[in-house]
Amino acid sequence: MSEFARLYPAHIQELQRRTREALAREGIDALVIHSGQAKRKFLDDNDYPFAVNPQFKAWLPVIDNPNCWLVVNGEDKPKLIFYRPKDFWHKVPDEPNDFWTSEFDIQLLANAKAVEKYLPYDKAKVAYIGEYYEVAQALGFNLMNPDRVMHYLHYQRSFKTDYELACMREASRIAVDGHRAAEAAFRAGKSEFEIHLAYVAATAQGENELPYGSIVALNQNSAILHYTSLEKRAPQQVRSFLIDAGAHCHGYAADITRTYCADEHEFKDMILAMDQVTLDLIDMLKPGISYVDVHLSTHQRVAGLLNAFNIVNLDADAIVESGISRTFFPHGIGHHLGLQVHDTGGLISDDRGTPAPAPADHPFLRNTRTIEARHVLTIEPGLYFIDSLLADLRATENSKYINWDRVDHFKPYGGIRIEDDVIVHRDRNENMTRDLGL
Ligand SMILES: [Mn+2]
Repeated sequence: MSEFARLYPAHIQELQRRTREALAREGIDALVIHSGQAKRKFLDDNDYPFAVNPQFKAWLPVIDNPNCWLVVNGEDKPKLIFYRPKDFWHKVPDEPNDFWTSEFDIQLLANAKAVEKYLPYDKAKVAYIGEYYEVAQALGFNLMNPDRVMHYLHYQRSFKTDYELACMREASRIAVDGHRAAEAAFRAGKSEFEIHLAYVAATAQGENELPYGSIVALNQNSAILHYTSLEKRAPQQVRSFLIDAGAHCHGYAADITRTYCADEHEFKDMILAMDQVTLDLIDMLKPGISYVDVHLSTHQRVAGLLNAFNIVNLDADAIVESGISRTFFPHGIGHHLGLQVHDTGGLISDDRGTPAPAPADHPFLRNTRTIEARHVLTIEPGLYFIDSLLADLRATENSKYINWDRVDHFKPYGGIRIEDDVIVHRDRNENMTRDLGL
């Protein structure tokens, strides 16, 4: 029996427990969870790539089939209405027969429009969970994605079951294979596009399957935080390489970043120093610690590097105090990871959805929660030389503290980010990325 098969029944039991709790709080009888439907491109007869409702794939590893439905009430065996059309244009999904199928009462649906007879007849106390409100209304639902149910499910989703942790370890393994192939392509002088192809080949996951668009950036492009352009030609002189790329297993994501230097420039020492910052920050993670404190500590450490590499003529405290560290590290330290690469529930402080927004000075932080066991978090400190932010800094009083010749010295190398995926256990951390030797 595979590990997934062994762990899956307990995963379903936990989802059943959460469903009972969510229904009791809302005073309703059942949830009907829609996998989604195909989305047609404007004035076209082609569809966008299908992206399944995350609340659907939380239950089962079916991530590529629209027009499926789950009926769950936390008590009865979950009912899966599985779409299997008669169609000679597209591949028809096989009848389900896998480690997960015995957990469901499965009914096959040949015609998407005929789903009504499989759904609960009286929908007064049944909530639709999905994206398509018109479809839900036409079917007779009044309750759609009720706030309290969604907050509860999103909050609880941060506590990963053993099955989910196994999926995420496997996603990490696949992604690490991709990262190794990408580094080799970079060392061989390939273009961004060619490196991307090497990554896709090594993971055997196409770009529409990967959990997010890979960031494959050479030289100064690595200072563009969400760079996804992929130049077809290698630059004349290759200096540095930043890759932020993931993979999935059964719909669960990995999210890993590495930065490399092609020559013996000081930038290489800066990468090594940042690598240590990543490891030190991961050591901070433990139940009871605020993730915000890990973010604030990152500023202190990045400021330490700005001082040590003689970029800013102030001590670390003053660099943070003056706001200068935000020019070089403008994003959050990380996020929850799971069914979505930026998993939900990071900005509420309890399962009733009490808002816990990011601090005003750090608006891009995606998680403010207190860390608990079974959280899976990324830690991804960075240091970048970003033209627009440096121009803003130059126009302020703080400009006088900056060694601009040192900025110019590093600028052709773009930036650094090192990102690992970590499971917080009650008594230790599990760094899934480093455990694979990356
Ligand atoms: Mn990330």
